Amino acid sequence: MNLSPLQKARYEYSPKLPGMLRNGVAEICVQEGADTQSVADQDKIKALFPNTYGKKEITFVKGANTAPQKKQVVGVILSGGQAPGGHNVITGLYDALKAASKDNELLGFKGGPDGLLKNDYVTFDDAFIDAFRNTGGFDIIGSGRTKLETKEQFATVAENAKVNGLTAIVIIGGDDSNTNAATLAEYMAANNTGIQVIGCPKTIDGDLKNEDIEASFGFDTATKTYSEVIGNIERDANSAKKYWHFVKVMGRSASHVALECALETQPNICLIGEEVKEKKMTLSQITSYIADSVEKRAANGDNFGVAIIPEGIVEFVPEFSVLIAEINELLAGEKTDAFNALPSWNDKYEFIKKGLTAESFAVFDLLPQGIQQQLFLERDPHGNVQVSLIESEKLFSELVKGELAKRKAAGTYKGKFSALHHFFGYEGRCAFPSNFDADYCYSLGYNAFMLISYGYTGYLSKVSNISKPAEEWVAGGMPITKMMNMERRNGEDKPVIRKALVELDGAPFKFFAANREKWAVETAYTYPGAIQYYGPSEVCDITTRTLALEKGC
Ligand code: FBP
Repeated sequence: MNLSPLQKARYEYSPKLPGMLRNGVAEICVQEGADTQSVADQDKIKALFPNTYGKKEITFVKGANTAPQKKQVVGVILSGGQAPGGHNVITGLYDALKAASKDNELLGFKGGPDGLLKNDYVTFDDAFIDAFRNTGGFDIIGSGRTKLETKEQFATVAENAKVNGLTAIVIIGGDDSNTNAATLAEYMAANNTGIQVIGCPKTIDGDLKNEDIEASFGFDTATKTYSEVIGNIERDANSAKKYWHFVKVMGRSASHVALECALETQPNICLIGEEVKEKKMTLSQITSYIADSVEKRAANGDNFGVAIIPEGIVEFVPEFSVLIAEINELLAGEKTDAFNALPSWNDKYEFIKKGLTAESFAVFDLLPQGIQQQLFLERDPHGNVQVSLIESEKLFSELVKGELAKRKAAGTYKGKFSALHHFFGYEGRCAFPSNFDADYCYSLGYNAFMLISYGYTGYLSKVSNISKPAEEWVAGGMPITKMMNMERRNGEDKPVIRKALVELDGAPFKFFAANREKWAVETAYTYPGAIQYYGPSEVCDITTRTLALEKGC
């Protein structure tokens, strides 16, 4: 295999563990904390998880290891979207497991949950693991988005686990995957299989967190990667002084990625979906807000700028959600065929006009034709509009262009507006993990093994105090049910992990809100540059502004 110099150097990197895990597995003992309860709907969650609900918080401390000695055969999967550091969760898990006993085995199930269902796995050895240390991507065993939720699926997983002599399964995933981990843990316990299930918190979106899980892994590297490129674009914009750049960043259900990139780069505009929803903002209001910045900057002779748009923004605009619901209804079942049979876009447009309420048609009519057509072309297997495919960066730049034309006609705006569009998502999900993510992930994996060896199940591997140097990190475990509540999904009430959205009274948003008026008009860009892997700790090991602000650092 041809290796780049950085790849070779990263193979040699030794990830930093929390202080209490540094003396080796023989010197790690457990301290149990208080009982826990779910974040809401306690009675319902307790009734659904009778074997795994309400368990105690766990912290590991230095001391003689008192875990029962037995051979461990652990299965691991990567689940959902890629996030930098996933490989290190596996290498940390492998190293701890082998440090405890050379006879222990780690099986990697391929392609996400499907690997567990199809019994498709590889057995890791040193050479295999060494080729993936400190690297980005999930290609070590692949990932997948199959949901593990039915009794039949759980029975198949239990059967395959039994055939392979598994003592535990580690699920590395986001909120959905860890909801599945909690349900699988409960199934395994209820059926006395003796198989433990441990989760690890992953997602670049940053929406799997609470007071215990301070960050999901991958968020640090992905946002640093996007921020580097946004900073470069800002410098280009400030050099050429002729384009407004509309940059969409990933983050379907929460705007943490957009907010972190804004804190890192101080763009002129950053939309935050949670605020749009809270203030019930309309498309016109958002458009005016951006156009105001364009107009004020133009008045200063600055016909350029940068706007960050979170991927999921349109779902947060109440009137847009109503429009989508009406379109889904308009084309339900066989009505899609009748619509598709209409010969021209004009005919389709008239059909839509007749079918929508006047309010929703007014919203529809505001959209550029390309976006209008997108709403009717891109449908999911259930026939619903695929909101995540809407090119919101183009939508807003077109709407702003229209608004500026009106202002020009009215004589209030005299500038030039030329827009460029970018979408940063996949570019950041498989980057070489930053030192923070390399260390954090390795620690999560190492710690997952400690939870297994001490017999815990239905827990998330937890490493906290992570805004401090790794020496001061605290390793332990948190029952997954602590994060759960009941939510309506596909017409049914289901126990799920509650997503952590951007808190409008939280320090990261407040800092942004206190500065954005100035950033909207001035050119206050900051250029974070590329992730640094070698050099002074304050450059290489530093984590996100979001975490620093949340922890008051
Ligand atoms: P996870 O929540 O599974 O970590 O995935 C997050 C994410 O990267 C989102 O930011 C993005 O909207 C989505 O995955 C893209 O999914 P896909 O990989 O299926 O295209």
